[in-house]
Amino acid sequence: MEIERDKLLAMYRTMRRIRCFEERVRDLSIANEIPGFVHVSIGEEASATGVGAALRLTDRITSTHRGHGHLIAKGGRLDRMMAEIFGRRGGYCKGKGGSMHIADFALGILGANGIVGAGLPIATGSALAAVIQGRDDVTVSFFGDGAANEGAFHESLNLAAIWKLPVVFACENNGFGEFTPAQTVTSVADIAVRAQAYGIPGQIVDGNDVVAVHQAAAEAVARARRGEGPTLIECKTYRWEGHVVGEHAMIGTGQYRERAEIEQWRARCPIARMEKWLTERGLATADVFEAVAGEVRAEVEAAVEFARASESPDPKEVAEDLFV
Ligand SMILES: Cc1ncc(C[n+]2csc(CCOP(=O)(O)OP(=O)(O)O)c2C)c(N)n1
Repeated sequence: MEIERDKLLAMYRTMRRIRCFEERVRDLSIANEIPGFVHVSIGEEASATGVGAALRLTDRITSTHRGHGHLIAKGGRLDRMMAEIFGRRGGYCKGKGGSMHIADFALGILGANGIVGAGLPIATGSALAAVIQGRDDVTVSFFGDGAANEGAFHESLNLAAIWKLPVVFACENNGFGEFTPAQTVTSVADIAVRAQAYGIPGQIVDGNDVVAVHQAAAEAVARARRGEGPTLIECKTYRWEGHVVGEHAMIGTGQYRERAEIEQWRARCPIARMEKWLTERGLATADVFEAVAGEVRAEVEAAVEFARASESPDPKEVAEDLFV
């Protein structure tokens, strides 16, 4: 499948936006300007971006505790996301949700989620709703390798398979669930093979190759839209940062992985890789990359200023805006 230059450059920009946003969030968290825990996906930008670029506005996603990239790739506004992470009124949930609860139904973002695996049945239900309502929208569920060991994963794949629901299960296998290497707790080396048990296609993709991810996602989304049912895509990737920002203060450094392993994966940076890919094909040059980086930096700084200028919610509002 040939991808147009504009789309390729848009994907490059999205990866840059995610990287820049999350580096800023990480640094602000370390500087104690952000309350609560934040989980960044630095190094994993290609999976969110490649999948997100296969979706249209009315398609939907469910996300995870490590969701900033998914939300940005689905069109989330950086200023409202940053304000939410700051716990301020200008945020997506009026500052009452934080990083792990950002949602924007108008953009098809059904929510980040602090409960591991919880997005899978929500996505399955969203896909069922689309069928019942006669919409040809597709829902994508992003989840990690850890979530693939939850009952919710197996129930969702089974139900989506028997009802041929328009849902794509996008597993980001970054090799760890918190501080536990995936191979010590997962019965198979490749999560994609679990698709066979439910009679649906399962595909392994190099999760640091945004073009490969996009091609696989576009096929799976098209298949779902045609009414042919779900697909499981496993993106093999790696998280460069800790499970949570500041983990070294909690558990010490180098407790569960070697620095050399991190360095090996940093050398496979999805952004640098795409720059090389675009350059080799004569589709972009270094000045384009620099311009994008500068624009994105300015956008992220504006988001930080927006968040800082936004006031905190009133404690009296704590029980408002709830589904009861
Ligand atoms: C149901 C549930 N169990 C445990 C936790 C604690 N927890 C938070 S993140 C995490 C690891 C999840 O690993 P994975 O799904 O691979 O995602 P990753 O963090 O690697 O992106 C765990 C166990 C939780 N939030 N929810």
